[in-house]
Amino acid sequence: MLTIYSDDHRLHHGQGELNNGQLQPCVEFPARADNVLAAVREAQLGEVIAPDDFGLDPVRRVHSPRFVEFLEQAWGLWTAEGRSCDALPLNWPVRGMRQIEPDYIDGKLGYFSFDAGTPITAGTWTAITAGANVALTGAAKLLDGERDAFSLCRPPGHHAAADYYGGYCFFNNAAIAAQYLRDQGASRVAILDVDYHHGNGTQSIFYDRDDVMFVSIHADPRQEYPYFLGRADEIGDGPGAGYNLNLPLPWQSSADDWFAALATGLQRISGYAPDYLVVSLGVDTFIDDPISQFRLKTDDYLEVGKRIGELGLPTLFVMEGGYAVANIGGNVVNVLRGAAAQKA
Ligand code: OKP
Ligand code: ZN
Repeated sequence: MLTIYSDDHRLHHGQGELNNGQLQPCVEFPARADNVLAAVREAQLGEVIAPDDFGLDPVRRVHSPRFVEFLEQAWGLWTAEGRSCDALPLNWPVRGMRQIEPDYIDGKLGYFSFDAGTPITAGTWTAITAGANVALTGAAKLLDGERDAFSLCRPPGHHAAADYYGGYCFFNNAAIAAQYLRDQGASRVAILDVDYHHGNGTQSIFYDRDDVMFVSIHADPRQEYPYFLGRADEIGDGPGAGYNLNLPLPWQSSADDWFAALATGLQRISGYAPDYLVVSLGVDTFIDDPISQFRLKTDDYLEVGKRIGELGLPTLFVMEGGYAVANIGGNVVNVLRGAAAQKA
């Protein structure tokens, strides 16, 4: 399987995220992608190629132009106030408050975000535009006839919505790829999100549409981040009703329970008969993940890939979460090998 990768991800390396009441080291850091790339090479999964440059138009098909412009300008506005540390928001426009972009950078950060765990740094813009290109290049390879591809994106994307960032995510790489597939002629695209956390951004981007189905298996938002989206009764809206499927599971769910949810999700996707499948591939479902409470083991990921591969769909895997840095590469490669074996 082809892997698409850019070193530019290294330019996004936050100093800290607000967690447990303190500024703590970011768990989303460059060594994650290094470990995955090393495992891809070690396993001889296939060629590793650099992304092409698609410009910002395909990004603006998913994100609002003003949000994109804000992300480009944020670091400059922040440093113009004399700061050299990472930019983090501190307050948000919640119930009953005005949804109007303020003039001052600190207000803008809150207006365009939903948590204090997602620092903007000097290199964030370069990293996230490269990440979008990594996803788009993978989508383009599928359009060229590749059966599957792996877009090794970093930082992740599935928490980012049309006009807000958060959850370590800025551009929604999987959504950008799915929209690109639609814009290049696909009738239907399905997104399967197997990251431990609910892909609230992806859900919200496609919530009222029937041309992109979203299916997610994740920790129940009653207990887990992102808390305010991801419940089973969120089925889609308007023409999108019936095209959003959330499969929340409680903390400490067994691998068997997780695979039962996967079977439900795959059945829904199969009935939809999409032209392409995009997988938001997080491996923070791993038993030793430092921020998660599911119980999948390294061998289980081969089975995850096998089941996905059994759909027989052209499939783009897009890297999302996974924070057990020593294991992330082995777990990801097992999914990819499991999937590729079904198509050999
Ligand atoms: C990004 B992805 C844990 C804090 C959680 C946000 C988690 C974002 C996960 N105490 N902070 O879905 O892997
Ligand atoms: Zn996650």
